[in-house]
Amino acid sequence: MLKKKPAYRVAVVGATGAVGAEMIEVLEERKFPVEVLRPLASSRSAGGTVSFQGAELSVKLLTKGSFEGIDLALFSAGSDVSKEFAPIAAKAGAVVIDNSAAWRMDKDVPLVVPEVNPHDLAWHKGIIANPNCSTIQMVVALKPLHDAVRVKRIVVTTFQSVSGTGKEAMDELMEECKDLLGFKQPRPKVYPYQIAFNCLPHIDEFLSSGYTKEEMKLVHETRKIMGDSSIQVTATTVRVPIYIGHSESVNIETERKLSPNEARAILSTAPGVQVYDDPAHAIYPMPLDVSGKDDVYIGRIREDESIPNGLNLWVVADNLRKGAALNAVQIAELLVR
Ligand code: 25A
Ligand code: L14
Repeated sequence: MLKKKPAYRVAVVGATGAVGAEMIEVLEERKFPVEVLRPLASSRSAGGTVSFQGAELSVKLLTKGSFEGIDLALFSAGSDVSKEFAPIAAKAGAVVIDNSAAWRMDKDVPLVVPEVNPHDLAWHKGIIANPNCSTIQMVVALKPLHDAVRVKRIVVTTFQSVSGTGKEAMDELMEECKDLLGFKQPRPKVYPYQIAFNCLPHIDEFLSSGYTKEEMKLVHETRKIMGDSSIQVTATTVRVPIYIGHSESVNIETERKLSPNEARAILSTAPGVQVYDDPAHAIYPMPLDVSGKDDVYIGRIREDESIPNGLNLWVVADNLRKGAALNAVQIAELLVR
């Protein structure tokens, strides 16, 4: 854990990015005991400022010496930065909570969602990994059902917003919309194809198997977080022209039968979950409503009538908050408790 102190010296690496900015906001909003906040980024934004608790803090260039005196370092600057600098921060005495894919499957690094496996924090060795955004919202929804009836198999299709890729991708969607409304041809840079008014079944790199890395994160990270290597998972991840909020169609096969009403009852008392499910009144979660919210929203709970023990769910969460920054800060809160 972290040594008990009245307040902590916190570094945010990637402080000017989509997730880093949200981390700073969430630290402030949840009144995390911060003695000093040190925003770090690349040379592109070093020298700029970020605001925290009413003060303008200057963004410093990330260097090997950045972690002197730091208790806690939140990383969200991509895998390459995390691979190089997380061990340096840990060696300097900081506990690292890393939002990239760099350390998630390392056997010495716990991969933690506070509602699901807080106990795994006990064995960290200086680096703790924050899971992939799509995995986080799925396991928050499925853990209570797994505890009740054991989930044997998951078939998931995601509808992921562009903020998952970062700020440049959010700008690209806006520029493409403007171009198209002005009858101009969009010129995609971040994504391989136009994302405005389109969807791309392609997130992260393709592997020789035909799956993408993003799809395989859902397979491997789910098993690690749930602590059950027997869960079968297959995924299709799709980028959709939405700014914030990932949606998922989740089909599960369970060992014992669970009716939709039983599932609703279990989920309505589950931590971090809101059930938003009233088809008669067209109530179901949508990214536009869930953006800016902390919980994982679940609707469209219904029986999969094609198998004996099957259930379908629609799961939506703010990918920058529960999918990234909020989950990281919740881990930090557990460390200082
Ligand atoms: O490798 P991964 O794990 O797959 O992650 C890849 C990227 O995904 C985002 C994050 O992008 C990350 O860089 N990300 C990671 N996990 C995520 C998650 N769970 C996630 N997104 C959602 N959910 P991002 O754009 O949100 O944040 C980038 C931040 O990282 C800083 N950074 C990058 N390289 C760095 C570095 N910091 C230190 N050292 C490095 N080597 C980056 O700072 C940003 O804070 P910046 O200074 O590079 O960019 C700040 C401004 O500059 C603009 N900009 C970005 N790229 C360019 C650029 N301007 C010109 N040319 C560019 N190529 C940005 O608009 C920003 O305003
Ligand atoms: O956390 O949406 O592994 O492009 C990397 C790519 C998060 C989402 C991760 C995206 C991701 C992301």
